[in-house]
Amino acid sequence: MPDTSRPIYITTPIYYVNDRPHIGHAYTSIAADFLARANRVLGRPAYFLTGTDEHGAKIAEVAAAHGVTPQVWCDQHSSYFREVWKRLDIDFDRFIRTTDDIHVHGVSLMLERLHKAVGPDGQPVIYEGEYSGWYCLGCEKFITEKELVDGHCPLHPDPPRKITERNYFFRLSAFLPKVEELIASGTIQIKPDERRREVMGLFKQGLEDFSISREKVDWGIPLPFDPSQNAYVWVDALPNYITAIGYADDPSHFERWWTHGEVVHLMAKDILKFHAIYWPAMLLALGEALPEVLYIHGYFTVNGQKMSKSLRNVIDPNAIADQFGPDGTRHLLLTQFQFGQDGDVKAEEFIRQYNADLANDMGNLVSRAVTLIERHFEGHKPTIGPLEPVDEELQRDAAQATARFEDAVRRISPNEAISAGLELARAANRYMERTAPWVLAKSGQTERLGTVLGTTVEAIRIAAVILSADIPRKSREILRALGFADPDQELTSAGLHGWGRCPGPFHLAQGVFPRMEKPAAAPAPESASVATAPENVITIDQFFQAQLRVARVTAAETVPGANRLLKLQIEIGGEPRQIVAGIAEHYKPEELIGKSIVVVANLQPATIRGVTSNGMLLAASIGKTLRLVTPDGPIDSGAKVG
Ligand code: ME8
Repeated sequence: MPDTSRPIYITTPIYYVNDRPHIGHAYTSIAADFLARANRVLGRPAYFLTGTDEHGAKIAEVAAAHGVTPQVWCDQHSSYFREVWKRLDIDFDRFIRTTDDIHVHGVSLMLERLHKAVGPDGQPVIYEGEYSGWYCLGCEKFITEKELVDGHCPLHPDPPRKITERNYFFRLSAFLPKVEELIASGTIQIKPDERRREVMGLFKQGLEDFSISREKVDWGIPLPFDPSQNAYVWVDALPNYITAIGYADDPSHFERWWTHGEVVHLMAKDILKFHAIYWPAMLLALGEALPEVLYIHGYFTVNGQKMSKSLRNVIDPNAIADQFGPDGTRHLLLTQFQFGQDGDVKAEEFIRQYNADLANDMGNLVSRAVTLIERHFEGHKPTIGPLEPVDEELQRDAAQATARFEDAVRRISPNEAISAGLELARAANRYMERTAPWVLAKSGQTERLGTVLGTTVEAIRIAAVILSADIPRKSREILRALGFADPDQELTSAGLHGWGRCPGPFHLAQGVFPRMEKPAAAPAPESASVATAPENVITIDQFFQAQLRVARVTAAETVPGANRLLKLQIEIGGEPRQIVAGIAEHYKPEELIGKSIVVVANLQPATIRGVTSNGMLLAASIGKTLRLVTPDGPIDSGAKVG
């Protein structure tokens, strides 16, 4: 078992400020925030760094094209990143900008040290030379002849430029055998394994020394040993991971997180080579510790295409947050694909998934349990009495969910960690169906009711602690509904493992995750137009979103002042409900009592003529005739229809 007292240092790439943040950037940042929060729940000290990459020709050109100085451009665009991270509750410990004084100072110091360093071959690490090649501004790198496709960079539309310059070079060749060995032996872990194999393949193809400076790019950090040249943007960017934590100004902070911590760099495959080869080689030359894990998460496409401005399919995380809120956005992005696997974003699936995971599995569970405690125990903590096997089973489910969560966090698998929490919520829902506390309440079995509700809220509490890294705001809201005045104090290993901890009083002012009914909001400017299915055609999954159940009518009466409406009391597998139906012209109230009908059980409650309706019955109509849909033969109420 890894040592949970050992600090973990989690980083995202620093993002280019040539444009605004999109959901690809948001994905990495949410994942890093998730890992920092989840590790803290396990009791592990975590430090989370993100930031913006602001120097280089690409930024200088976009600023010039907009008639502003690079600094003005960077200030503005860096703030777009900070603002959306704040909105999504991305709680970084530090936001580094490569234009920060401390970074500029740290890079100068690093360059000076590299300039003095001698490699394992006894040669100086830095040497002067001339370079001529095809430079892609989009990638901010030289493209080899082999990489060119019809004379173009495979990733960017603008043609590469021929550049011939006198530069300083980093003697990568001297470090390659060591870097290869470190990766092969797993000292530097590259995950998933497919990406490690990709890097191992790069060593076989052969890698050249790289230039560390640019002669003609003004917007950058001057080389301390030759100020006529500026540092190459990647040589400026990679050391952000050390300058941000005290490389140049706070040795003890630096040692705590870099030298002694477990360093985990998150990114997508686009920048793997820089992180897996150049960066470890630079660190070896400097004699510094190496990162332990490079986790290469999946790359998003939208409707099968790379997100790009020209295709107008760039999805702004703000547009998702407008509709689903910060927690919904985090959850939907984090659970899009298995961490580490590429995939196509299915924005048209967002509403369905939000409703299934958050509104139904978690939201309904919380409101059912808390409402029953408010109603039958005046919101006080119910006493858990003698346990029955069904109660013990839920307690075991909770312990298993905790173990799965801990294991998934250690393996850097956010999806699995989240499904552990959601599965516990589903188990608690099943438990409520099986134990039917509403029936216990009706029949006055108060002691058993206390045990059932007390057990349910414990499972909810643990699910909320597990999901707190995914839905931090809503998890806290749920814990407050269970009586925790300071929910943060429950987000600990004790909270995760304990039982019987909900203090009460229990109170829920409003639903935690209101269901989403409307179609996806119109895409924000620049965001994707989302493909939808043809009208009137639904998928089987969409059909099963409606929970159709057999119900028994226990009472019926007219609604005063509404000729067409009847108010029905029904019972679905022991759960009492009230619904309002527009069938008064077709049925007399007394005809309905005792009838089995079919209802949509998971419809959002509505108020019709001042009467609450919690479900909808099904009826068939031909012309003006309307007949109820009923099961063919006797069947217990509560039976599923589908
Ligand atoms: O490369 N899917 O910055 P960048 C998933 N400044 N993740 C994506 C993505 C997508 N479609 N698009 C971007 C740079 N990302 C350099 C990094 S680090 C020392 C310097 C995420 O703005 C993913 O993390 O192009 C990817 O690696 C990163 O943004 C690239 O951001």
